[in-house]
Amino acid sequence: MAADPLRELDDDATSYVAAHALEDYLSAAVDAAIRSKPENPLTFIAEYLLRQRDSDAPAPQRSLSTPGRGRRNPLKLELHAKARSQENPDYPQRLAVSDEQCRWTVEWPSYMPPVWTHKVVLANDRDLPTGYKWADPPDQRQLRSELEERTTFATEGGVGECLRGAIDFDDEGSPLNPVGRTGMRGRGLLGKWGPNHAADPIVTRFHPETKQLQVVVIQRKDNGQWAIPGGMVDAGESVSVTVKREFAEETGNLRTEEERLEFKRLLDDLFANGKQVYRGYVDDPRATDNAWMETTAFHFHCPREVGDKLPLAAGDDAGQVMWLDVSADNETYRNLYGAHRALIDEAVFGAWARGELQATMIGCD
Ligand code: RP5
Repeated sequence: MAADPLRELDDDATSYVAAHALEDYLSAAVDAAIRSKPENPLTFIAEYLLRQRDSDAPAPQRSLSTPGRGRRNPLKLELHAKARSQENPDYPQRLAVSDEQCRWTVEWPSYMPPVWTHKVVLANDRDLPTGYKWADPPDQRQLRSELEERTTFATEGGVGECLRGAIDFDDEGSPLNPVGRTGMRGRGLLGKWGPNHAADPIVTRFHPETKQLQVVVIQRKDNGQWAIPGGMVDAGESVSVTVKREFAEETGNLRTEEERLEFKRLLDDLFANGKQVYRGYVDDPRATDNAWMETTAFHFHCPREVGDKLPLAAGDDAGQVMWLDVSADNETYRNLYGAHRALIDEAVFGAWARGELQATMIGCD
């Protein structure tokens, strides 16, 4: 059987990465940047790597305690910022919560934020005879045992655990946001008390001419922000089904049967080989003290023949769809919705360090 040249390149790249501990160095550099939050993270990372190169210290070691990428998950450790912001245009004023006041472990006896749940959530209560039934009923006390059985991924390494044991509940029986205060109680625009589970497809390619790495983003209809075309996991649905369904709904609103068939064919191939890059809590402007977003993000990198051809047309919750340059110099990229920039950075750093992107970049020529 003839050898697959890309496969050989891939193996070659992987052993090169391993021989030079590149993933370890890159992971350590990204972790350091996340801890220090410099204004220009890429300059910080470049300088960190140069210092490592010039020092005699051994290569940084990844923690073995964490499944997945083998290091503590940076997204989970950060304080949320969007969850304390007024970014969602529908939200009433939150109580201001500073970084220092955010963690529940910090005493704040007079903390009394507004309680607010959007009427669209109340109208879709699963116990009502009308509506779409995607929301919990309003009385959280009656749901206590059910809530305790639900799964949260806001844990070390994104390992699923029951809320009982993993999440605190307040005196009224409401689950407490695992990161900390948000300046608002109730559920806001989120249907579920506690974790609301989503799935995010990070679809990348190298632009055929500029060779710039790009990612598929949609413009959300609810707030006009650009975002990964992800969405909520439907009841009984697996995340791998959600991730493909959401991508198809939001980017595959094509007009002709021929285009739709081509889109489906390319998507079936592309989504057969994704890599889970993150599972856990994500910072979202809809979060409250008692309801928050958790996601499972997958990375799908297009080989050239797919990246060039994938027809895209916005649909469902998306106003527009486009390929966006993955670049800190790009304002839209810097300002992506929720935690989406961090998710894409995580996916791209990992794929690059494993040598998975290089082969398709060479394939651009
Ligand atoms: C974000 O909300 C997740 O990362 C996911 O992309 C999104 C799901 O919410 P909808 O797009 O369904 O509103 O936090």
